[in-house]
Amino acid sequence: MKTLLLFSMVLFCTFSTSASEPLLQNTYHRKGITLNGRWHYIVDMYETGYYNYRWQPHGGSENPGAGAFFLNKKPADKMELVEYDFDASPTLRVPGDWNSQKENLFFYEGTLWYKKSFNIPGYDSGKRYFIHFGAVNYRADVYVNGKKLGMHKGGFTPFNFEMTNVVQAKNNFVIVRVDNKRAADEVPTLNTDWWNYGGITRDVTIYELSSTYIEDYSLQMDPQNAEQLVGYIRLSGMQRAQSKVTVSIPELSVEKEFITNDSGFVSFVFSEDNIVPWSDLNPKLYEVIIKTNTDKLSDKIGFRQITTRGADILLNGKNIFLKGICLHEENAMRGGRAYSIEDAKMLLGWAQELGCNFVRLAHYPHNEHMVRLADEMGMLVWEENPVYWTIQWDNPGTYLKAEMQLKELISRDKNRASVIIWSMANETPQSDDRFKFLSNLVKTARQLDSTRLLSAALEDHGKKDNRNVMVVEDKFADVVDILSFNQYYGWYGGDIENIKNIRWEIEMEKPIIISEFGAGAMQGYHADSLTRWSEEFQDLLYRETLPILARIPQLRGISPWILADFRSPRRMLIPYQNGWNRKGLISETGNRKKAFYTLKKFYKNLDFGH
Ligand code: GCB
Repeated sequence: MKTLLLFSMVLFCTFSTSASEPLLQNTYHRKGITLNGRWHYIVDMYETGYYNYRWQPHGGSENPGAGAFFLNKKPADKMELVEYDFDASPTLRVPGDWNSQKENLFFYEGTLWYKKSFNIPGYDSGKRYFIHFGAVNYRADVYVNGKKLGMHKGGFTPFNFEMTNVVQAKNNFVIVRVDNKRAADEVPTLNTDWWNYGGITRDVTIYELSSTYIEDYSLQMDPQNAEQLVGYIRLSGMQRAQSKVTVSIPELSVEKEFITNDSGFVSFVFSEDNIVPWSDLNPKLYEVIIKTNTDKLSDKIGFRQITTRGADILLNGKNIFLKGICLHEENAMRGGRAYSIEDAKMLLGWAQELGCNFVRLAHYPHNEHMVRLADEMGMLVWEENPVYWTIQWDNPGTYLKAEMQLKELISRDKNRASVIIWSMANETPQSDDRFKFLSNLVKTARQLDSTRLLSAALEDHGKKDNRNVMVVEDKFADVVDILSFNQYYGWYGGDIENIKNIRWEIEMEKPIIISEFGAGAMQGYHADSLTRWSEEFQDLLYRETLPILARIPQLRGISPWILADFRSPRRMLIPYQNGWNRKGLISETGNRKKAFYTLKKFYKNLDFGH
């Protein structure tokens, strides 16, 4: 009963804090019309398509005037002046960042307009139509048939707009103004150690839904009772009140009926004692079908519990050690952002080859293919909000941007069994404002999802009176479930030959994850192991670091930095970096470095009674 009450409170909070356009759920299992493909684009460094020469929006929003690119205007006759033409402009592939597609856009940060025409086969005026973006980096202003649908900020989370009232069967066009300029008050902020890939970086899809549809749902194993499933369903539309919804799990012969309340919402708990729990060793997924009078969807959901007890992380009540690796959402071999299921297979396949059961998806939400594939593969996942380094902690607007991205991430992935940790931030400098900022994020995350663990990548440092003793002095560690920290002894400060003499002094009885360590190496560059940038140096750092980490009593996981080399504007040293952060265990050409095999062996031999 207590659980039920708690869960209903959680659900109420979810309901009351959601964004104005709730995220469509389970988009990869709904039938959609893809808008992927070639889109025309116009580079607009000076925002000419939006502002006139007095830097006023063209004609105001009521009467936008010919200069506004989102109108997709064509000259009415040979006299009329229209100074843009999407259809005569070149094209970019969507999904895909612009930087890796056109040489002259490689370093571009600014505004670029995209346009695509579309029809809606089988258009039905009784249905509702939505346009869904997997992600656009960073700001997207979306217009359909010349009407603004809305604006979204945040480069790594999905969003959608309803366009029922502006679309027709044929001859529609969508125009998106994308702006990836960095700004101090945004999330992430000005300074990151990764490439600021701009553009419509993930899938774009149109969904046709019935006038009352299943807007949101959650189904999870009760964190306190493995023989109980808890969940909720929320409908959107005129017929949402007092409506019958059916949840079935055919493999378990489950078929339950519920009636929504006047707001179209119902939460429930039911017993089921035959559930095979999802785990890394047996990633069991069940087909779950949710049906109403007007809508039906099916998802594949795994049920598991993830908790901590003292320093242990328990997966379905059993101790687990997280053999991890960090990764960026990048397909270095093709160049640019990763976005497809094929990219996900390559990246998670590499992690699996390394012997990992855990990936840290750094430093922002990766695309949904990654977590869905992780669900199937039995790869445990750490997902991260892009609160990185030096966010404006005292700016309430910045906080809302961070919170919104966290909410969108949780909304998208709450039904993914593989996701066990939400990470609030990475390497953030300590202050009272930062503590408040991050603690508020934690509150939000716990309200939205009480079934997962929370963490953040913190920092360690050497003790003043004994540099060989490392400590983590950060009161935010009290707030999270797992104490995670990045440590770079032997690369940034600290002598690689002294690694063997260092140790950590941490009293806290919480699980510890070393969320990063690593060293840069240019694949194919061989020298003695004390020569920086050589594969041997990186390998030595792994050989020295792994055994001393293993001595930390509360250590329950590591995720070294990083699976593959990735592009970073901060890494320009010639000939070693050349625009790449070289801490990858795999090069941008797909070749494994020596340390790859060292870590692989460490994981193979790791005996953690699992
Ligand atoms: C870190 C950051 C990561 C960087 C890495 C490095 O601590 O979390 O984003 O890329 O160090 O290579 O310096």
